[in-house]
Amino acid sequence: MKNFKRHTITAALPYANGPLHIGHIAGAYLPADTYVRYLRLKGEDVVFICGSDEHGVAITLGAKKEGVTPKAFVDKYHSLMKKAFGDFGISFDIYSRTSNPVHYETAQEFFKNIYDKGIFLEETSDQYYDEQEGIFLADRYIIGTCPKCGNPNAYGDQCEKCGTSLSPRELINPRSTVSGKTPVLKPTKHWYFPLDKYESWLKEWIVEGHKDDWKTNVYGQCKSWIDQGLQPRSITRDLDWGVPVPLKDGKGKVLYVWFDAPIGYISATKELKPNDWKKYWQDPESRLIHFIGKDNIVFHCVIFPSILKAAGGYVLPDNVPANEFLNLEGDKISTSRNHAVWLHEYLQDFPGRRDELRYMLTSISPETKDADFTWKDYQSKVNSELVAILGNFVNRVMVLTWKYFDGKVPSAHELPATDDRRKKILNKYNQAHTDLNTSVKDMIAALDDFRFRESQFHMMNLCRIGNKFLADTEPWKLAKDDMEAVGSILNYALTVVGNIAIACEPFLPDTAKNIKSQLNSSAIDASWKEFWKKQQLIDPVPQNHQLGKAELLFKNIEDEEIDKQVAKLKKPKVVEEQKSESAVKPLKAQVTIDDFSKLDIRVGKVLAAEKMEKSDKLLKLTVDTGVDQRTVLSGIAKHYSPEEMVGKQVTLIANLAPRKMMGIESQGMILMAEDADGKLRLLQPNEVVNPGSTVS
Ligand code: B3M
Ligand code: ZN
Repeated sequence: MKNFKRHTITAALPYANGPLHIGHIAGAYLPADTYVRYLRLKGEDVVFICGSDEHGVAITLGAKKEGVTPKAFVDKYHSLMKKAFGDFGISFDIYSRTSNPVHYETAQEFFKNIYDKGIFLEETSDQYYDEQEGIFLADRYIIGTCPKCGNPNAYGDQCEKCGTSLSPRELINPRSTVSGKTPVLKPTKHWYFPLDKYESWLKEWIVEGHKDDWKTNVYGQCKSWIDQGLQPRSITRDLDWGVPVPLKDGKGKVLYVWFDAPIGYISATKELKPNDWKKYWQDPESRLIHFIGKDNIVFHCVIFPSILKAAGGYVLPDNVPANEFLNLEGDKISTSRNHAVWLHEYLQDFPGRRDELRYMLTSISPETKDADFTWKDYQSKVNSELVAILGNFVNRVMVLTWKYFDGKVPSAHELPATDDRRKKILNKYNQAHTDLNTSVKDMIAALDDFRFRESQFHMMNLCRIGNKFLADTEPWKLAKDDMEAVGSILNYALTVVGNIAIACEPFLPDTAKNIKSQLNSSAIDASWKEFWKKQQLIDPVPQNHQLGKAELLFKNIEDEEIDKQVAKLKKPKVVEEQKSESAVKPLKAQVTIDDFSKLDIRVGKVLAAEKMEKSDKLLKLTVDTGVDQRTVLSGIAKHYSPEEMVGKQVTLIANLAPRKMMGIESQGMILMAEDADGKLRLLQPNEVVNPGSTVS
C-alpha cells in the first residue's frame, strides 16, 4: 500500500431527525472510531470528521410531523445526537452541522465553481405542484399507487413495499402529503450534474482501479450502477429549507441534500482547521476514507467523487469501507415501530458499560453481510468472553503478583532446563511467545484492512493464549519450591497483560485505561507506541515496578437485565398493532339534542398554569371562563408546558360536576383532540373570541 502523510476520515453525517440506535453505531461510527484510534496510536496525522445532516426531506417531513420549524427540529436532534456520541466516547475531532454558516458558504462556493465552469445543465421540466400550499412537491411529499405492486402509499422516489425506485410521475393517483390534494404539473427550472459525462472516468477509476482494494459489497454496487449507464442528476430542489442556490434565477430553490451533505465533510474540516484544512482535502498525500452504511454507497463512491473531480484539485476517496445492515432480534431495526436499541437508553440502562456494547457490535459487525443483534448473544459475549477470558486473565495475573510478590513486578530469571518441569515451562513459554506474536501481526493486518471483527478476535486471542500459558505452567503449584520459576512466569504474564492493555485500545478504550491504571503505568508507558510500529510484543512492565490495586474489569450481565431489554422491545410493538387496528375509535351510542344541550361548553382563557407535584400528566390551570375564574386540572402535561399554556384560549365544559384529583378540586374539563397515537391538541376557536363565549 502507498504510504500516506495524513488521513482524512469521515463518518456519514446522520440526519438530525431522531435519536441514534445501535444500527447507526455498528454501520459507520464504531468501525470509524476503532480505525481512527488505531491510526492515532500509530502516531499518524488524522482528522476524524462528522456532523449532523440537517437538510433534505427527512428533516422537513419530520419537523412537520412534530409541528415545529425545521430549525427547531434540527436544533433538538443535533444536540441529542452530539451528546449521545460524546457519552458513548466516539472520538470525533469535530461533530459539526450542515446548518452552520461555514457550510452554506462552502457548499455555495462549490456550486458556483462548477457552475462557472459551465458543467451543469439547466432544464425546465414539469413537476408536481401543490396548488393549495403553493409549493412544488419534492419526491417524498408525493404518495400514490405503485405501478408495479399496487401499494397505495408508495413515495414519489420509491415504493417501500416492493423496493422499486420510482419517479413521481409514475405514481397512479398521486396525492400531496402536505395537503392531501391531487397535485398539478407545473414547469420549474433546475440544475443537473451530468453524471453521464463521468462514466468512462468512473469505469477507469473504480471498475478498473479499485477492483482489488474495495470491499466486494462496495465494488459490486458501484460496478452494477455504472454498468447500467449513468444519467444527469438534478442537484437543486424547490424547497425553502436548505442551502439556497447561489444564482439570480435560483430564488426559492435550494441545493439537493445529497449535493450539499458530503461537502459538509469539507466544511467541518474548515471549521476544525481554518488555516490548514486544505492539506486534508487537496494534498494527494492525504488519504480520504469514508465510513458509511450500504445505503450511502453510490453517493460516496460515484456521485460525490464526480463532483469533487468537477470542482478540481480535491483528493478522492482511497477507500469506502461500507457496512451492511444490522438487524435486531431477527427483525429489521425500525424507528417508526420503535424496534431499536437506542444509544442514549443503552447508556442509561448500562452505566459504565460502553466497552461491552463496543465489543458486542464489533464482534457481530455487518462487514460482509447483514448481522443480527440479540440480547442473549450480548449477554453471552460479555459473560463468556469479556468476563471469562479478558477480565479473568488480567485479574488472575494481578492477584497472583500481589499474593507472591506484594504487587511488585518479579524478575525474569534464566531458567536453565535442569529438570522436566522447567523444560515444560520453557516449552510453554516459547509456544506462547510465538502464538502471541502471530496474533499481534494478524490483528494489525486485519485493522489495516478494515476487518474489525476479525481483528478484535485476534486481540482476544492474546488473552486466550495468556490464560492457556497460566493453566499450562500452574505457577500456584510451583510456589512451594521454585519461586524463581513463579517469578519468571508472572513476569511474562504481566508482559502479556501490558501488551493487551495496548492492543485493546482501539476496540475497548475504557478497558485499556482501566488495565493501565491497574498496572500503574503512567510512569512507564512512554515507549508503548513501539508496539504499533514493531507489530510484535514489547516489554511494557519493567521488573520491580509497583503495580496498582487489582480490580475486576467486567461484571456478568444477569438474566434479569436481559429480560428487561427484551420486554422493552416487545412492548411498543404490541401497543402499535392494537393501535393500527383501532386507529379511529368506534362511534358512541346516539344522543339527542336535549342530551347535548345540557352541556355548558364555553371558551375560556388560561391565566396561570403550573405543573402538579407528583403527577407527570396533570397541569393545574387557572381559567377565566367569562363568568368566573376557576381551577381546572387537565391531563395535558406531556403535550404542553405550563409556559405554553398561559394566555391560550381553551374550550371547556363549564357545568361538569367538580371532581377532586390529587387533593385538588377540578372545576370543569378542557376539551382536547386526541389522535391515534394519543397525542393531545387543544380545541380552540379559529379566531380570538371573548372568554365566556358559548359553544353550540
Ligand atoms: N444523512 C443519509 C443517512 O443518514 C445521509 C448521509 C449523508 S453523508 C454525507 O443515511
Ligand atoms: Zn411497489
